[in-house]
Amino acid sequence: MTYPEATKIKELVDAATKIIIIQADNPDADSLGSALALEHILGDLGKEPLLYSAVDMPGYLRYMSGWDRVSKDLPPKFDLSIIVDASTMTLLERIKDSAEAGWLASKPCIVLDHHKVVDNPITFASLIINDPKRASAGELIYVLSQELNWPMSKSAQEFLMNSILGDTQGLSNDLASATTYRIMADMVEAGVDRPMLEELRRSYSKMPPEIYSYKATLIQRTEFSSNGEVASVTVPQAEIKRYSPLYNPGPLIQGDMLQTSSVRVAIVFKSYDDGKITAAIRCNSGAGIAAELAGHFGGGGHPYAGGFKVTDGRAFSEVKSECLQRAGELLNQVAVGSDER
Ligand SMILES: [Mn+2]
Repeated sequence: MTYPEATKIKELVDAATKIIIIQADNPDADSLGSALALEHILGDLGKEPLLYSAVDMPGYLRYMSGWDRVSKDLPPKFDLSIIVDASTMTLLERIKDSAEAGWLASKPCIVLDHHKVVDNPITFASLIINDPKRASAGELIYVLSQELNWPMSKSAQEFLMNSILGDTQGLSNDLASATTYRIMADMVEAGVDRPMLEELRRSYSKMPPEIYSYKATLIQRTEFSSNGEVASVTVPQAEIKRYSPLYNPGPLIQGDMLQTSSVRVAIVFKSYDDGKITAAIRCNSGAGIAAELAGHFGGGGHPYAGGFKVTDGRAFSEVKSECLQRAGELLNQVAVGSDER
């Protein structure tokens, strides 16, 4: 058995009726795909699954039908919670402050994740599977469901494929293992139409003309440091307010940053009026410093994609220059041949 925890998971799920599936405060294709797949699987098992995330599902994820069933309110009562694609309280801040937080902690809680570095773990979890060998939380759920003989409808498998494609950037980064390809092959054999999923995803990633112009602004404002190896841009509050509801500035520009010769790391900072600072970090192959760089500021992620949030009142300029400097140092370590993973 790959996961000895599976027996306990089966017991917890068997004993529950209302099951809340929780995504952290940074939903992505993996977390939403995992949540929707679990919704189908648990529904087919005769359970009453409910979906929760404290933040709105970003527009680019709305190609997954059922995204609008994700509620921003925790139901007052449930028997079991399953947290997908996160195992740190840092990403569940809004829950922590909610009235239902006590209820959550008093009921069994299963965590299904694949992030290696965990600061601030979820202390009330009854059971945690955190397997960094998995390309995505969706891959973990696929393996777990097979082990438990849970029903995996074609819809469930479509969502799990979206999960895998999201975190592996279309099977292009090294999160995709041989097992990932085998699972993808099994899904295709089960009838999942990958080209159709890609088409759907692309149609939702299209940008409005206003964003097309804004992209030019961000490109012009991009700064290069560490001999051109680090590209960064800052999005101030006014632009967050104006453009973020239309399109997330990170995905808007980071792909192009990483397609610039000499660039190995792309960072998009957001600076809020209340002093909050966030950073989204993406890296090119062979420069996987994202998790470590984010970790320096109390954040986390994968080698090629990470992020952090600073709310301790430090000045933006200070955080930014420390981040750029640290990025340069970490890249030097990668350059001298150390294994960044
Ligand atoms: Mn993930």
